Formats: sequence, C-alpha cells, structure tokens
Amino acid sequence: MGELIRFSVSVEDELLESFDRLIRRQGYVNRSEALRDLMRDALVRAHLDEESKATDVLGTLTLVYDHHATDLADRLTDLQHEHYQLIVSVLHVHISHDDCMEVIVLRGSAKKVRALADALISLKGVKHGRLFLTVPAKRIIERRR
Ligand code: NI
Repeated sequence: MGELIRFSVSVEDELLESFDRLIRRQGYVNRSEALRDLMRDALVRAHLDEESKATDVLGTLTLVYDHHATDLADRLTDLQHEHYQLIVSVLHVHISHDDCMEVIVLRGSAKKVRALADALISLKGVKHGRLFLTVPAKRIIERRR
C-alpha cells in the first residue's frame, strides 16, 4: 500500500447528496472507501479495454441452462475440455428440477477468455450467461504509476 493522500473534490450538492444516499445503501461507512472502489473499478475496466495489454485476466462466467436440452451438457463439457488451460475451477449447482447453474473461473488473455465465454453463452439451451472480468488490482495500480 502506498501512502494516503488527501485531496479535495468540487461537486454539485445534489450530486453529492445522491452519491451519499447510494453508498449508504451499499453499506459504505465513508466516501473515501466508496471513491477508492470506483477508482479501482475504472482502472480495471480501462485496462481490460486495452485488449493487447490484458494478458492475464481472471474471469467468472455464470451460466444457467436446462440440463435436459439436447446435447447441451456434453457440448459444455467438450468446450471446456478443449480449453482446459483457461479453466481454473468449475462450480456446478443444481438449482431446480430442470436447471443447472455453472460458475466457471477462467484465467488467461482477455481475448481468449472472452472468446470462450462467448462460445459457452451462445450454446443453444443456455438461458442466461454473464462474464465478469477482473485483474489483480495491485498490478493495475503499479502499471499505471
Ligand atoms: Ni445440475
């Protein structure tokens, strides 16, 4: 951790009131921590947008699907085996009689991770899928100095 620096920010009163209401709802105890989280998130997203630099990203892909859908379970498994180098871990939850949820932890280049996530999400029978990408925050902050 670097040293803490205090800085002042000028902002319209209405914007600040809305922001304070939001972060209170979210459970923040002070503005500084909320602002730090927003800054880190902005840095991570900016880094991920520069695809060529994002060589080591971490992702969680959540998929919801009907396990009765023809061939789907096999195709999901086949695709994951084809790209086993990108897959760190898989959590499977039977969420109802018909539906399964799979949370797949991915690690690799942003390009490959996104491509695999897109291939899995677009399989017929997948009802909902969403990829969340992040990077080790320490690395982002150091890189940007
Ligand atoms: Ni299941």
